[in-house]
Amino acid sequence: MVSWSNALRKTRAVFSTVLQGVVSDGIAVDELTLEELEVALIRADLPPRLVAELIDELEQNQLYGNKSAREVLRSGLRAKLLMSETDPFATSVAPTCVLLLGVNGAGKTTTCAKLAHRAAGQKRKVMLGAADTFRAAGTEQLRMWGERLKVPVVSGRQGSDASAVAYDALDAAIARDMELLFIDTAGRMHTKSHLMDELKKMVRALQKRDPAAPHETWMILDASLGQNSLNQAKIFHEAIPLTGLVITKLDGSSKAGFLFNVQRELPEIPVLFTGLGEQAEDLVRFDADAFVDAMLTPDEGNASA
Ligand SMILES: Nc1nc2c(ncn2[C@@H]2O[C@H](COP(=O)(O)OP(=O)(O)OP(=O)(O)O)[C@@H](O)[C@H]2O)c(=O)[nH]1
Ligand SMILES: [Mg+2]
Repeated sequence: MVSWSNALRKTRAVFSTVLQGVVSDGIAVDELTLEELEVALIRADLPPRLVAELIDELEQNQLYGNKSAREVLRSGLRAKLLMSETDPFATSVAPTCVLLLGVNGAGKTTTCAKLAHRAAGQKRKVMLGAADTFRAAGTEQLRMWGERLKVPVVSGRQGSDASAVAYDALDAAIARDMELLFIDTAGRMHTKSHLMDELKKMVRALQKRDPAAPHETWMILDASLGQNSLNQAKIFHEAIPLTGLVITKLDGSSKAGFLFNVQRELPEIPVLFTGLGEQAEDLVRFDADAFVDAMLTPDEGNASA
């Protein structure tokens, strides 16, 4: 299992030398270090306004405060992050139908598998729906995960109607008394209106089986795409109201600061999980404290998962 500390290695590398100057326990930070810190935080994709606030806080603290610079930075960053305390799997309806969507290659299929693995580990009855009928490989990929994880997968033929597969999956989940159903969908660009219409059609199909479905709609966002991901999320959210976000590939990105942007611009949609690697177990609940620690702890430190 990948730890937060390992996952944020690339982001930390962006400002590791500058961090050494700030994370020592002193109050004072020289002007040059502050400037370097500002540049580094922006390169790590933090919103410029937040960076300006942080630098200002550090300067004020030097003049009037008594906290270590590190503590100012830590609490300043932490204060900007929201964390949802409710267990995303603990819902009152059964089966809870969760629709996963996002642009091509964001990590939807892998996240479906990771979520199923997590749910199965909690002894919940879980099923997967392979509603990516666009590519044969899409369905096959999820079926293979299902076999590996011993989780049932409802799928259709390539080219068949994705909405029909989604309906069948929900029907099967109800018939088999499942607690959770995760439905994988084909990757789609938010700019293609007919593909967005296809998603709306899928929602209507699910509602024919259960008027309250999908109970959750989670968008999968690739952290390495930075601001682009954010624009995508806004357009998806307009088409189909999102109830949660999963941020993938934080481990491969040097721009983990993107998370601050997400929360600043979409505060109403909680970040539920984060992908920290490619394996089934590499999905963790978003943990704001661990995240900030992992950003600020130099590499010989011991921030853990
Ligand atoms: N490092 C890392 N890789 C990830 C993560 N999540 C997914 N991937 C990788 O990203 C690639 C694409 O993942 P998929 O799950 O196939 O993405 P998708 O959104 O289903 O793609 P399409 O169905 O083609 O739109 C795969 O190589 C995954 O292993 C993550 O959190 N970290
Ligand atoms: Mg896929």
